[in-house]
Amino acid sequence: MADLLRLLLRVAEKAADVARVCRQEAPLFQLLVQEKTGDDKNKKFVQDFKTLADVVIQEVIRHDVGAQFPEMVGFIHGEESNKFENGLGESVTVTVCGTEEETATLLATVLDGNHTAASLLARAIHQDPATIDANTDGLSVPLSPSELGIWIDPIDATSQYIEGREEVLEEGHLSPSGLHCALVLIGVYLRSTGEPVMGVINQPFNHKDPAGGGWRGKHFWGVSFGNVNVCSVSRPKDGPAGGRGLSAVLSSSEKQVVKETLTSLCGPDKLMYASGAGYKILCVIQGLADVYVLSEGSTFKWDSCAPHALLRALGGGVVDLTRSLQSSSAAQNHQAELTYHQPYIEAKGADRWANHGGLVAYRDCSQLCSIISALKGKL
Ligand code: 2IP
Ligand code: CA
Repeated sequence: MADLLRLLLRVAEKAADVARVCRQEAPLFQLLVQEKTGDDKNKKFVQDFKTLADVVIQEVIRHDVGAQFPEMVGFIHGEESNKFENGLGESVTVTVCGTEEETATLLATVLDGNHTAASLLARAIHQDPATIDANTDGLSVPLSPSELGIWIDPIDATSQYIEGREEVLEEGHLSPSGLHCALVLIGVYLRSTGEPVMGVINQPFNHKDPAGGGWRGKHFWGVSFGNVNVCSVSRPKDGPAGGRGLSAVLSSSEKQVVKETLTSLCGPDKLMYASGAGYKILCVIQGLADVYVLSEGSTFKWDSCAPHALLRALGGGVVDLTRSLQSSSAAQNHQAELTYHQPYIEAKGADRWANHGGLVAYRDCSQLCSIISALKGKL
């Protein structure tokens, strides 16, 4: 497991490099922010370049993990499909090839012959990322790769990534929107039970290098299985448990009834809004908010798996809101923890992997109970 963790930290850093390159290199940036204006452009790209950037990042992760852990091939899932149709109506499968040149040639076929953009992307894909320092010494978990599966969200909060507003983050404060909300999320779950056991989060745009060297990232990780619970973030000091003093983060598009109920429970100053499902769970991990409540089924397994593992390592978790509201006792809330191994068979396509019942992400069980009691009968 320590080997897998080190590899995931490395590939997440490579993914962050690709995400940064797409914003830093002009030929790629132009493609990233281009608006689909008329029929001509729509004909050229069946999918947007931003989707290609997502797919490329996902394939880098899938390729590198599959190369070191062949037992995991077939169990590495992501948000995107790697099939593209180019301007000539040909179907192209985007993969990472053996050499940088081969990858550039393949990417040029989906980039409508834009060799400059294809070469820049291929270079970032094949470059070794900076070494990630993570104190994983002594980490030993009795699990083998053949028991595990992976969920990848190559870039969560894509809209913030494209919009690209730069914020200076203030220690201990939640900043609602901007480039820092864009995250690379890699979650590992147990194939047999679906419980999240390891998570790596890379925030490619954490701060600007003071010496002018562009954006610098930050990474977070956690492992939770049996009695091993290790997280790179230390457990924040909790305020008074439950009720007033409790702070919550929501999506700005959250239902009015949830906003009103939580305003009464937490007080108006303790209710915050932020972009990105992954970023909101990261806020709970970091103690910038106590809970993240979402009443809609608008997140997916790839959004929650990685940060869920970190929360578990800190003694918290992520539950299905609908199921928690139906349960009669606090003890049953635990049975509503989200799992990652089974699709929702009544749905189709990506919706099969949605967190249909909404969710609550929390660090402290008593705070989860306060939220569930307050929302009972309201939804
Ligand atoms: C999105 C992204 C959105 C979020 C949505 C996710 O993933 O995190 O920001 O909505 O649930 O699925 P909101 O910000 O309102 O919480 P992606 O950007 O990868 O599509
Ligand atoms: Ca996402």
